[in-house]
Amino acid sequence: MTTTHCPYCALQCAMHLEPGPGGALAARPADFPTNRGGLCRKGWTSAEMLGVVDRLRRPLLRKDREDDFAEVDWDTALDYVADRLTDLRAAHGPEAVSVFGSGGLTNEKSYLLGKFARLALGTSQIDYNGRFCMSSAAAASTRAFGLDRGMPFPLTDLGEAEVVLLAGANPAETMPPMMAHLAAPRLIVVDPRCSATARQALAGGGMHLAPRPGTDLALALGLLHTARTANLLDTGYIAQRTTGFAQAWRAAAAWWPEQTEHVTGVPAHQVRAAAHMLGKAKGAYVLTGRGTEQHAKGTDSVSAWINLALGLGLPGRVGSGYGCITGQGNGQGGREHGQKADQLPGYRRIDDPAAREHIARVWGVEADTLPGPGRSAFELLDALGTEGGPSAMLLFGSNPVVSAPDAGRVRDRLADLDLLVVADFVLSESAAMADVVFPVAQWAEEGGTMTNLEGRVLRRRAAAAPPAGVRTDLEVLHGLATRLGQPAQRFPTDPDAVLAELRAASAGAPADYSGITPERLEAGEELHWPVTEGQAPTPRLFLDGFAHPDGRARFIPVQYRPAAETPDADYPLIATTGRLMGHYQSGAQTRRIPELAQAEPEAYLEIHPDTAARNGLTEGDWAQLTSRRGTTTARVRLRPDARRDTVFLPFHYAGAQTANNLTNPVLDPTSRMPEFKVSAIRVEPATTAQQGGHL
Ligand SMILES: Nc1nc2c(c(=O)[nH]1)N[C@H]1C(S)=C(S)[C@@H](COP(=O)(O)OP(=O)(O)OC[C@H]3O[C@@H](n4cnc5c(=O)[nH]c(N)nc54)[C@H](O)[C@@H]3O)O[C@H]1N2
Ligand SMILES: Nc1nc2c(c(=O)[nH]1)N[C@H]1C(S)=C(S)[C@@H](COP(=O)(O)OP(=O)(O)OC[C@H]3O[C@@H](n4cnc5c(=O)[nH]c(N)nc54)[C@H](O)[C@@H]3O)O[C@H]1N2
Ligand code: SF4
Ligand SMILES: [Mo]
Repeated sequence: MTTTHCPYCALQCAMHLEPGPGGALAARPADFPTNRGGLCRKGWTSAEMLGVVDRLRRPLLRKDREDDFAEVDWDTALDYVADRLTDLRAAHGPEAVSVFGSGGLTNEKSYLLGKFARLALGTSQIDYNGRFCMSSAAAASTRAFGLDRGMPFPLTDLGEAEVVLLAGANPAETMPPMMAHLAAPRLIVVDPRCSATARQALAGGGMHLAPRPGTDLALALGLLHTARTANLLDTGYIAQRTTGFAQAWRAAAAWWPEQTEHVTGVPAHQVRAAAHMLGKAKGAYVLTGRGTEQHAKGTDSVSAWINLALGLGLPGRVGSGYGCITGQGNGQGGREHGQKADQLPGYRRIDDPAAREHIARVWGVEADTLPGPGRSAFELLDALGTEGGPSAMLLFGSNPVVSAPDAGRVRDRLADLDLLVVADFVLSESAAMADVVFPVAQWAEEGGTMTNLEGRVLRRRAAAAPPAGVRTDLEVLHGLATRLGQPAQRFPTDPDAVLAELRAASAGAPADYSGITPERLEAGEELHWPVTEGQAPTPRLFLDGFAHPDGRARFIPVQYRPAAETPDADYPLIATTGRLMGHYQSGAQTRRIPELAQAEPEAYLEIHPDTAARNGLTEGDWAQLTSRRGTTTARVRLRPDARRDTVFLPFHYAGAQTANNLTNPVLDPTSRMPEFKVSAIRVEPATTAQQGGHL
């Protein structure tokens, strides 16, 4: 029996893996503070992915995109990719090649991928899918607190609180075992939909506030306004532990409850009741999820929530706080170790001369050879194959054909590349567009570390050897780097050797892992970063002061503005997107697991019965949705509790059911997060040819 953690989300539930009756590995829950012996349906079925029928076991290569793939041996595939990369670099310079990474990769892979881009390819053109995930919350936390660790406290603290406000998070579907920690507190759920989490809030004596998508910023300003006028603010805390309240207040001063109602649609009496519930609670937390973050003003929206938390005196104390619910398995660690366009390992900035010196020393190169900052994820995808943009991309751990905004445009850009190389376990929709596909090992076949949503570093353990013909991501990077002329020892294939280097690279940095050793991990120590050598870890940050030089948290004055698109005569409805319990992300993994695929076989559309009727639709019909970018199809589910102006779609489906055909790639100016949560659309019955069909 091997004890490890789930391959999917950032809760990183602990599980035991053991061969079942047929000899294949099966997962069952292990007791752990975050999951308390629970697993969701995806965790229970996760081991099936190891033996999925269309698992890739040999590298695939085609020299012409018109041709089918041929199975080739590893040397042929690696030589081919290295030669093509060398030629493209010689012809167009190092910026012609690009890398796209993932918050699903281990810390070791994230670190080595960034090093590979900067040293072996010498390119600045690397970013990753975390830009589409929690980047707005990360930016807002950094400017408020001086440091971003999604939850700067252990998850188990939540259970002690009286009230927890969840802004745009639906953990009842996205992290079901987390709900055990939210059973005692009363919940205030802010979600345009009456989600499973909102229903739980109502059942437990809490509240559901249903703002129009894209108006959270106004709602948070309205709650701050109400808290102040009701004398609920912690003025002593504001004076001693923060700066900037006066300016932030000026931005909130106009948001009395009736004005808030006018913009958000949340009744004024609910705004007042929620402010009182939160402000009077003995222990309270404000948590944000993607619903409030994935907007072109996501960073400012999160700042507005943090301002509310600061006004109430919550952050940096035991028993209360602000946190972002990070999503991907290694969404926290993946944002720290150098696969971001603007970053070097340890959360160092790539434009900081001291950071460059430190990393260059660890890597054994001169600092001036390190490239500068590159393009953010969507900007990178959108530049592919264009004049001045990269003509090659190496893709590790993401499926942007399904998950990127304005997916039709992204498909066109990928198609225009001279060289697309994908490492995956299966032929994902993005891998299917590639020139070369490397078949890689899965989570239960390799070691490494993951950092969960509370900043705790965990050990991923191998329970089986990879199938014959399959290599690890670290081996792929090693194979390419050495062919590109790098010394072999610079790209180790042993995860512990990479961790040793990552420890040195992160020493003294904001995300300091220098004290995180395999021995301490094996001993089960609770290693919340920063962890320096010989020092105790840091489960709760900011108790003695925030990470700004003056030790104070900063209120950020933020102004409300509408979403980039608002409904009009041609596109009269708002579409928002998100998740359902049984599928994960682009669905490349979960759509292949029979039990999950049968339970949720096709995209659906949650719509109010009146809105459906006005558009000629009823329960079970196939609907066609159209935005300024494209169209998608989904089966109608009538929801009498839905807002009449808003429909909801899960984004886990491919082909003609790709919700991202609709989405707006307008970007947040700070985080470069696209506006996944608001697109103006129209809806109509699908023609027979469109019904659930594939493009
Ligand atoms: N089952 C499942 N679980 C997952 C994942 C998965 O794909 N499937 N992915 C993991 C990852 S990477 C992530 S990032 C997390 C995401 O976890 P969540 O943040 O919980 O997921 P979402 O469903 O994207 O968004 C949450 C809610 O935001 C609401 N929403 C939409 N627009 C708005 C708005 O304008 N304002 C507000 N306040 N709410 C809005 C949606 O109705 C939805 O219920 O889940 C993780 N867990
Ligand atoms: N409309 C809309 N779009 C969204 C969102 C939304 O809410 N609405 N949410 C966004 C968010 S929060 C996220 S995080 C993204 C996620 O979307 P994606 O970045 O597409 O994430 P996954 O579907 O997890 O893609 C992972 C791919 O990598 C493979 N893979 C998994 N682990 C590994 C590994 O260790 N190594 C390698 N080489 N491959 C691996 C899987 O098989 C799969 O094909 O989607 C974003 N897109
Ligand atoms: S909640 Fe997340 S980590 Fe836990 S079993 Fe489900 S997918 Fe896995
Ligand atoms: Mo995510």
